[in-house]
Amino acid sequence: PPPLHRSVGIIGAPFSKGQSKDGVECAPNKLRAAGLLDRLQQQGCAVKDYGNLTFENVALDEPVNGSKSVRTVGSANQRLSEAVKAVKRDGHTAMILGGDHSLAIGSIHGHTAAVGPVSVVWVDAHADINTPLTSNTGNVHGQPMSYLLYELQSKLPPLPNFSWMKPCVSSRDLVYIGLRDVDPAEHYIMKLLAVKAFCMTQVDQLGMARVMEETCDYLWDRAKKPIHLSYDIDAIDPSITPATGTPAVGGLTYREGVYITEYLYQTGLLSAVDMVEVNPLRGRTEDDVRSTVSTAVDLLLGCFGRRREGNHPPDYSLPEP
Ligand code: Z70
Ligand code: MN
Ligand code: MN
Ligand code: MN
Repeated sequence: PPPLHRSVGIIGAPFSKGQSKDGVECAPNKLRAAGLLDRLQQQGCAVKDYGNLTFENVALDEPVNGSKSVRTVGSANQRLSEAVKAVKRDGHTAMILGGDHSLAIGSIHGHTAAVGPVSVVWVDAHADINTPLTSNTGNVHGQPMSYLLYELQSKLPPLPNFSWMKPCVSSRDLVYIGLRDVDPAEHYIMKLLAVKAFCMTQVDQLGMARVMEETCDYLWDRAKKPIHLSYDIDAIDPSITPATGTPAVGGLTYREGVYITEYLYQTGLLSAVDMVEVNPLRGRTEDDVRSTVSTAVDLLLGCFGRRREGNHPPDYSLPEP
């Protein structure tokens, strides 16, 4: 049985330069304001909030091979990598509140620097595996996996402010869930490296229960490693989580999204979780934003032991009359 108690170390990572829309940098505080910390404590977690990181805006950050704000993104990720490493060395499960998905570079790098090889479960409408040379948009949030994979190193041009980082994930230790908006070059890369992916077609075919069983069977075939869950809120259908930069129709239901978190929690191997791409400035209405933020909170609570059957503290005792 998984450990009942968890200690969580929260890092706010208000990154936004991996894409072009304002607002994602507001998400860490919105998630806290929605009661994230209180509710984690209520479900028995020891919580330490490390606060929000601050990042320098590198001046004259001209595009490199078409990719935008590379220097700013590089130095911000270096800072995040150190912060995640410290949280892991303090013995916590790390919770990284984004920010855009370019932060996965520093988050996963810092995680592996502290604990060694990890399994990555990437829940997203998008594969985020473009290299700077295949990207059509120049947005680094569409590229983080290519920076992290050993197998793609020979395909990356040198990038300013990225010399601190070395690839740290094997393509065999990566599983995608929820894909439905994959660029041709990304699709080619995934086939070339034989990356395991449960796109929405497989979710429809198998159902989420089998997707999660097969995800863990696949990852555990060689060894059980700590799991890094990188959760892009745009994996969930935009009818539920519309406040995000790149909504993609045909996504996961709320229940499928939560099931992923419940399932990974009960493995006892969840070691770090990113929650990214919540953009409080993107919804059309207040309710759009509320529903997006509260779904993100529920997903995070699921990662730390919340069960839909109900929870109670281990020391609960019935009041005597
Ligand atoms: C596209 C790109 C992306 C999130 C969009 C989109 C990537 N493949 N990721 N929204 N979260 O720009 O490379
Ligand atoms: Mn993403
Ligand atoms: Mn996405
Ligand atoms: Mn897209």
